[in-house]
Amino acid sequence: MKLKILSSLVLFSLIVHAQNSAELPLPTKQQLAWHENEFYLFMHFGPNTFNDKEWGEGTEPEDLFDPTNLDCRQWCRVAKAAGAKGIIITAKHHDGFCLWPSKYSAHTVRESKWRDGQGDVLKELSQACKEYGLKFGVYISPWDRNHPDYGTEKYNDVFVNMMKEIIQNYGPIWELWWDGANGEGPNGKKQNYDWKKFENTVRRFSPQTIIFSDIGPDIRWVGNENGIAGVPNWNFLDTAGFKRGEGAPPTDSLNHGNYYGKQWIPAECDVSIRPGWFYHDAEDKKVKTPQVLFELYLKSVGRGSNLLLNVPPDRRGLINEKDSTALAGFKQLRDQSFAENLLKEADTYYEFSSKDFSEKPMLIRGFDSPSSTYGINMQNFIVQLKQPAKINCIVLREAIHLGQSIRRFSVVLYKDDKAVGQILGSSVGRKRILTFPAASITSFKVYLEDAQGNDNISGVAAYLIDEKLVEK
Ligand code: FUL
Repeated sequence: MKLKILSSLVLFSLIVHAQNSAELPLPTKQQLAWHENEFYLFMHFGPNTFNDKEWGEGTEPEDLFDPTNLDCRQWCRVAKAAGAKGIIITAKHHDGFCLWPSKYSAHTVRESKWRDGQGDVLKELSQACKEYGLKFGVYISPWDRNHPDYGTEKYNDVFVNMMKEIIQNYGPIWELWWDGANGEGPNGKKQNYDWKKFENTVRRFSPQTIIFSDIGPDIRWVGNENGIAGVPNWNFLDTAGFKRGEGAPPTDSLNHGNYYGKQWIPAECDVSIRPGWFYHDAEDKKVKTPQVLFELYLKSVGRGSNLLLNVPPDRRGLINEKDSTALAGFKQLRDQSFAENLLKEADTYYEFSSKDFSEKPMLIRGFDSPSSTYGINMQNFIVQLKQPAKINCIVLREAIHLGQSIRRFSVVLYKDDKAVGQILGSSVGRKRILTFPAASITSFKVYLEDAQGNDNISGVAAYLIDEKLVEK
């Protein structure tokens, strides 16, 4: 075994050339940036907020929409305090009501009595997001239970025009969310969506926008609405032969990705902080606790996915105190858990594999800095602590700009020369948070047992988190 001392710092990386990775799908610049925004808020808001529905009929009078005290800056303050990186709002849910005064609909905020028809939620939110440095995203349901053209070819143009309007009046749009639901419109007909045209429109007018749907093109649905990514979680998906909505890939493929998938289409985990997507005061007592939210964080972000957490504004047009309190608690748990990287003082060594890598210059990088340039290319590495420490959490990070190539790994924990624990793993991806029963250790060794091409760990950290938070 040939060991080389690389550094007394464990947050490390080596410049390498991608090897044998030509055949592996790679993320685009936009996808790579999307991965770094690991947690952001979803907001379901519209007529349903005011009549306790989840799916409006499309026949609701516009006057129903009447928030008494709408303040999008308050939403942004709550998002910021929670450490969320952006907000995605339901510009139009299935009921067809538009939260902006669209020229292409007669069922909008303009037709409501709210602010005498002068209100515009998208305008207010997009401006507030800019002010607070948050990403602004939009959910726009293709299914429309109100629009008179729905179910005819004309509606495809209506939908295209609405997207153009949103992009041009409220952009930049960071993420655009296409829901897969496709039910009947007011004339009893279903729409034959022109997805190609929809996609071309966004690409042409807003090439930076990340498009979400069951099958991408940029990011995929995770296959459940519980906020849980699969183990393993591959950032690859094969979409040939599949459609959005009915005809989507099997749940299992969405949840895990396709091991041999040809396209980089990572999963996004959507889940609501309450049982419903829209606000219902009867659910005030059912807001998820900080501990449950932390568990979801481990099962989404900790599995290399992103967490899209729905926090619906209430009838005042404010984020309810119950939700903001839970979010603040969630932030506190993340801050406390990951405050002290116990490897700060550790030495790292690597083990040459039979393929002889020549030594590369080393760069020290913070664990949470974007893994955009460097990785280390080696089979196994050892982390030697300066003094014994109790840990129950190890975080690994893969240099995904070079692809996702780690398919299987294990971590062996040592107290002096004795192995005291082993953790088996599969995918790493953007971030893999492993939690396990606490152990006192002096070192650990990471074996990258199966890697297709590069095996690029770009960061490693260890923590002692509250025992209650260890994944069950
Ligand atoms: C689903 C919709 O039908 C729900 O109402 C909600 O918007 C959820 C995020 O997506 O498909």
